[in-house]
Amino acid sequence: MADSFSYSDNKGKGGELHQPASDKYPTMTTAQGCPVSDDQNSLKAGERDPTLMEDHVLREKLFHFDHERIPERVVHARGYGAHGYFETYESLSELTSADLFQRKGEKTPVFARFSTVAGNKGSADLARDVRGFAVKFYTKEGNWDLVGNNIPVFFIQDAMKFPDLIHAAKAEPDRGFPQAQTAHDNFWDFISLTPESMHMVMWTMSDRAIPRSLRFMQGFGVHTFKLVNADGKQHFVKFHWKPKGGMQSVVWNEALKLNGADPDFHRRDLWQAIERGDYPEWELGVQIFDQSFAERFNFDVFDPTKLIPEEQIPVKIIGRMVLDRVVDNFFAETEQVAFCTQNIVPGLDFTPDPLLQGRNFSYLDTQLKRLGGPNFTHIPVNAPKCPVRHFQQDGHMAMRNPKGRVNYEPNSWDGGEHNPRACPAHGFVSSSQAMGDSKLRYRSPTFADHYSQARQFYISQTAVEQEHMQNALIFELSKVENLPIRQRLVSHLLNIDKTLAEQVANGLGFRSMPDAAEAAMPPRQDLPVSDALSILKNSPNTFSGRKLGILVSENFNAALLRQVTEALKKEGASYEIIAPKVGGVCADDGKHQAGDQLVQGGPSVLYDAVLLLLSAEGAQSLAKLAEAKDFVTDAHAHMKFIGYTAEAEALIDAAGLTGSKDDGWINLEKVSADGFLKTLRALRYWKRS
Ligand code: HDE
Repeated sequence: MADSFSYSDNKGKGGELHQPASDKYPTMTTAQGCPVSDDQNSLKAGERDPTLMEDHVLREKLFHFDHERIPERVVHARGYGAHGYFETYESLSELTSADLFQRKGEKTPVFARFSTVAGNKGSADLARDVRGFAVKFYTKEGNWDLVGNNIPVFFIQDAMKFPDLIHAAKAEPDRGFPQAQTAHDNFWDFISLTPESMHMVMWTMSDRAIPRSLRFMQGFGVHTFKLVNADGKQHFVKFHWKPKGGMQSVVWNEALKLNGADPDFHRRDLWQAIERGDYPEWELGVQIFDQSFAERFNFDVFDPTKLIPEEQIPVKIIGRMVLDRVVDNFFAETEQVAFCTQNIVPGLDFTPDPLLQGRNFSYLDTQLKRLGGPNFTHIPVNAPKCPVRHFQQDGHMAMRNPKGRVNYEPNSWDGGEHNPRACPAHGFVSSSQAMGDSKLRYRSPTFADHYSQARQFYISQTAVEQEHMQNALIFELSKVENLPIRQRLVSHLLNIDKTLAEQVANGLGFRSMPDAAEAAMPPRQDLPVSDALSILKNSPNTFSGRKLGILVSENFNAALLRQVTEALKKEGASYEIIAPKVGGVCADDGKHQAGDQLVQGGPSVLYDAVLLLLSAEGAQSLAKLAEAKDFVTDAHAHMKFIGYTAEAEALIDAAGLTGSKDDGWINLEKVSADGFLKTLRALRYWKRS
C-alpha cells in the first residue's frame, strides 16, 4: 500500500536524485505516520506558483525543525557523554548501605558526561576552563548522580554567589564576548574581589584546565558527603576519580592551535577511543573520615574551597568505571541527560556544605526549564533502571502514568504493583544532623582562610608546572584592560607566593608592586608539599592510549613504518598517517599507503609525538610547504618527542632546527622502534622548555 504513494508520480521533476522506497529503503512517513510521497518538493498552486497552506507535510517538517533546539545548559553547555559501567571491587557494607557498594564484582550501568563550564554549546574543547565530570549511576535503588569537576575545590563557598560568578565568567553582557574564556575584565574583577576563589584560581591557571584528553583527567565530587551504614553509623567521604591512563595536559600554545585545528578534539578523542575498543577507565576512590578528624583538620570540611591532602587521608580505591559505548544519538542522550545533585540513594547523604545545599535546589529547577516539564525522568537516558512506583501523574510529555483506579495515598484498594507504600525499613532516611537554633545569613569564621591551600597547591608543583601557572596568569591578566584589576589580583598572589606575585607583576610590566591584600586570616606558610597535587610528579610512564603522528612522503621507508606500528600496537597506542595528499603515497616497497590526514589538515598539535618518515626527495618537497615546516617547529616548541631519519634533514633544516636537535629528537637509524616507544612513555621532553 505504501508504495502506491511512492515517488514515481514526481519522477524527474526538477531533475533531482531521489531514492524511491523499496525493500532496501522503507517508506518515509510524517510524525503522524502518514506515508510521504515526496519530501523534497512543497505543494504549489502551479508549476511556478506559491506554496499552499494545505501542505501538511511541509508544515510539519518546518514546525518540527523550528523547535529542534532546547535551551542549552546555563553552565557546562558544551559536553560529551558515553555509556559504561561501574564495577565494585569489594563490599563496603561496613561503611554504607548503598546497594551498588554491597557486592564485590557488582556492575552498575553508568552514563558519564564531561564538559567545559563557560563556553556555549558550540565553543571549542581546549578552552582554559574547569571540566565537568558528571556520572549517573543507574543503581538498583535509584539513580545516584555524582556531579563533579576535574578540580577538587570550587571558586565560592556559598550558592548565593554562583549567578555572580557565572555572569562574570561568561561573555560580557553588552558586547557578547569573549566566548569560552576567562581572560577578560569582568572575570578577574569578580575574582580579585573574592579572596575565597584564590585556591581554585591556582588550579584553573594550572595545566589541569587544559587536559590532553577527557580520558586523562581526574574527577572529584568536591563536597564532603556522608556514607551511612545499615546501623545508621555515619562517616564523611570525599569522592575521587583516578584515570587508569594517567594524567596528561597540553601546553597553552598547543591549546590555542588545537582550538583552530580541531575544535572537537576532546569529543573526537573520546569517541575514537571507545570505537577502537580502548575503553576509557577511571578508578573510584574515597577519602573516609569521621567527626574527630573533621575537628582536628586545619580547615572546615564543609568548605568547598578546601581539599583534604591525600597524604593526610589516603584515597581508598573502591571500584572502577569503564566507558564502553558511545551514544546512539547525541541529542537524545548527551544533550537530554539531566544530572541532579539531589539524586541520591539510601546509604549516602548530604552535608551542610552551603554550596551543595544550593545545588540541590538548582539542578532540579534547571531541568524543568531545559527539558520542558516535570517528566524528564521518562526520557530513556534519565529513566532509572529499577522499578519506579509512585502516584505522580500527567504533565507535559507524560510517557508513564499510574495504571488502574488508584492514584492517591492513603487508599484502601488492594495492594499490588500499582499500589505502592512508603517503606521505613528500606526507604531513604536522612541522617541525623545537629542544627542551629536561629535563622541567620552568615559565613562561618571556619571558612576564613583563603590563601593557605592556594599556596600549598603552588608549592607542590614542579618548576615546569609553576612556570605554566605564571604564564597563564600573565596571559589572562594581559587581556584585562583595567590596571587596578590586575593590581588587585597580584595583591592576592602576594599572600600565596611572593616569587609567583613578582614574576606575574614582572610579566605584566608593573612599575611598582602593590601591597599584599588584606587577609581575613593570616596565610599559613607551614602546609607541606603534597605530591599528589602535581600532574608531572605522577606521570603515567606509558604511551598507551596516546597517538603518534607519522608524516610520510612518496617513497618512504615501509619497513620502518611496519616496525614502528607494531611497537605502537604492543604499547596500546594509535597513530595517524599525515601525507602530502590524503589519498596517500607510494612507499619504497612499491605499496600504496593511504593517508589519514592531509599535511595542511593534520598539524602536529593533534599528536602526542611525531615521526618524520620521509624520503630525501619527499623532505625536499615538503620543505617548501609552510604547514610541513609548522608541523616540525610546533612539535619542537611543544616539547614533543620527534622521531626522524637522515632523509628528513631537508625539512628539519627548512624549519630552522638542524642545530637544535636535543635528546628529545630520536634518530630511528640508531634506536629501535621498541626503544623509540620506550622514550615516548615520558610523553614530553620537558628539558627543552
Ligand atoms: Fe553546577 N550546574 N552548579 N557545579 N554543574 C549545572 O545544571 C550550579 C557546581 C556541574 O553534564 C547546571 O543541568 C550551582 C560545582 C557539572 O549535565 C545548573 C552551583 C560543581 C554540571 C548548575 C554549582 C558543579 C553542572 C546547568 C553552586 C562541581 C554539568 C545545567 C551552588 C562539584 C552536568 C544543569 C551535565 C551543571 C548549578 C556549582 C558541577 C544550573 C547553583 C561546585 C559537572 O543547575
